[in-house]
Amino acid sequence: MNIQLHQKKVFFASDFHLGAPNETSSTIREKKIIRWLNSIEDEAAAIFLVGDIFDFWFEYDKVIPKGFIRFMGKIADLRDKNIPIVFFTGNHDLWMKDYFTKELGIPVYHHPIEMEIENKKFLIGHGDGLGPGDETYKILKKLFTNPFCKWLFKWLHPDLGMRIAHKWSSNSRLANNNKNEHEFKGNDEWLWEYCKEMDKRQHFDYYIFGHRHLPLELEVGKSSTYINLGEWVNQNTFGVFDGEKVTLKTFDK
Ligand SMILES: [Mn+2]
Repeated sequence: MNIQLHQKKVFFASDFHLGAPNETSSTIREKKIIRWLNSIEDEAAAIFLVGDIFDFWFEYDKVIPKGFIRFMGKIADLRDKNIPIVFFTGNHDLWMKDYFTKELGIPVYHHPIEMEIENKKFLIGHGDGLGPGDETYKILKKLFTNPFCKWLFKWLHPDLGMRIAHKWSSNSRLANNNKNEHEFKGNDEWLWEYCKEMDKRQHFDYYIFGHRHLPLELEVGKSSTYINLGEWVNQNTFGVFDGEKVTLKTFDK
C-alpha cells in the first residue's frame, strides 16, 4: 500500500469499543466518531483504525453482528470517495476476516505492519501481546486464534455465541478497571519497552499503537517516538501525521 499525502494528512485512531458498555452509550460514541470522520474527510490521505474498533466482532460464513450501522455507513461513504482506510484487529475484535475487505476494499491486519509514508518509517499495530508481561493474555490469544476453537464457536448459534462473548468482554473490562490500568507505569509500560527493544534491531521514526487506553507520546530513541492513540470511551484522542510529525489530538465536538 502506497500512501501519497499531496498536502493531506494521515489519521490514526483506535479503541472505539463500539457496542460497549451498552447500546445507549455506544450510540452516542458512534455518532461522535462519525462527526470526527466528517471533520477529517476533506484532508484525509488515509485513515488507520488501529484495533478494538468493535467491543466484539465475529464473522460467521453468512452472518455479521447487528449494530454500528451508522459507523459502517460512514466507512462505506469514505471508501466510495476513494479515501484509503486500513483496519487492524485488536484483542476485542480479533475474529475479523475478510468481510470489510470484500465489501469495502479495506485491508484488515492482524499483526503490526511496517510502512513508509513521506520518508518516515512507521510501525503500526494494535499492540496486544507485544513486549514483556501480559502472560495470561498471551495464552488466551493462542486459544482465541486456534482454528479448532474458532470452528467450534462458529457452530454455536449466534444469539448464544454473542451472548457468551459479550459477557466475557464486559467481565474482562471490569477486571481491568479495578487495577488502576490507566495510570502511566513509567518503565513498566510494556509497549514502550517493546519499542525500545525493536529500535535496537530496526529503526522506526514512529511506533503507533492502541490497546493501552492511555494517550502517550514517548521518546524511544534519538529520532524515534512511541505514540499511543488512547481510546474513545472517555478521551476521544487521535493521531495526525502531516508529513513531518505525528501529533496527538483530542476531538471535542
Ligand atoms: Mn481496547
